[in-house]
Amino acid sequence: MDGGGSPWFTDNFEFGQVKAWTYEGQENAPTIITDPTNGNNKVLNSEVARPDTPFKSANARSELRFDGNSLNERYLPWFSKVSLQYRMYIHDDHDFNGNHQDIFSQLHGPPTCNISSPCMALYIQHDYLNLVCRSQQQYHVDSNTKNEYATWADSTNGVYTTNGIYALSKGQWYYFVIDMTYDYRLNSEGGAGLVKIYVNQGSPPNISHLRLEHREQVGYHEDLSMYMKMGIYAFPWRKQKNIDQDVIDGYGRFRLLFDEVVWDKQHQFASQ
Ligand SMILES: [Ca+2]
Repeated sequence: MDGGGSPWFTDNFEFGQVKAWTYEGQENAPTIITDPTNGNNKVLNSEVARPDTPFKSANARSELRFDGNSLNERYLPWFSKVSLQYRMYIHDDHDFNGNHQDIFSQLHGPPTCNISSPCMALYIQHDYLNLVCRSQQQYHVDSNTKNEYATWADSTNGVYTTNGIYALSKGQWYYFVIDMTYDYRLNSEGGAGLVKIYVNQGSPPNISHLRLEHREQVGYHEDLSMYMKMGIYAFPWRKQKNIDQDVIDGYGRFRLLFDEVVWDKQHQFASQ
């Protein structure tokens, strides 16, 4: 542990409400339920869709959001360490079939950032954990339209995606630690971008449970703080985009539980 100071944000969902969060999902707002593995514990239930229910959105959402801008440290330095910790349970109802990517944890650009994709997202595809990271070096202004647009960093178009980090099973609590260093610069140009993912089944990970280490640029060139989201965001699940409603065709239910969320302004593990 680096030690010192309090985390920016914590929630163990014991109070039966989610008022600590700044935004609650719309169509499928997460609920608080009793932990299926411990009758004395409350957890967050993120759940989307009964297979026979029509839906309006092209994407499936059941998520909460906490804005970094609501922190006292509104202007989070963009060369800074952060850590996101929580545990997640894959409910028996969750569908591992199909090729959907079920994002469940995001650190996102600030609301003013002209980028619609998170700079860090973890997702489940089939029964594997995966990571996608994005970085962006700067805005440009179109000389004709005067619109700002983002330029992705050059190395791999600024996008890094894994192909299966860790196998997951239903009916288990997985404990996560994601230690990151935001830095939109290429590491070869002096950047210190870093994502380390520790996962362990059944108890909090220690440093030996490192499942992925990615040392490269991550984050956007933007002076405002990012926001953090927990819960399901799956895309796209609707097969026809130009109609108002469609049933979920070929996909089953998405259902994940969360507990003990901590967003900290320092790495959990010191030796990095
Ligand atoms: Ca709890």
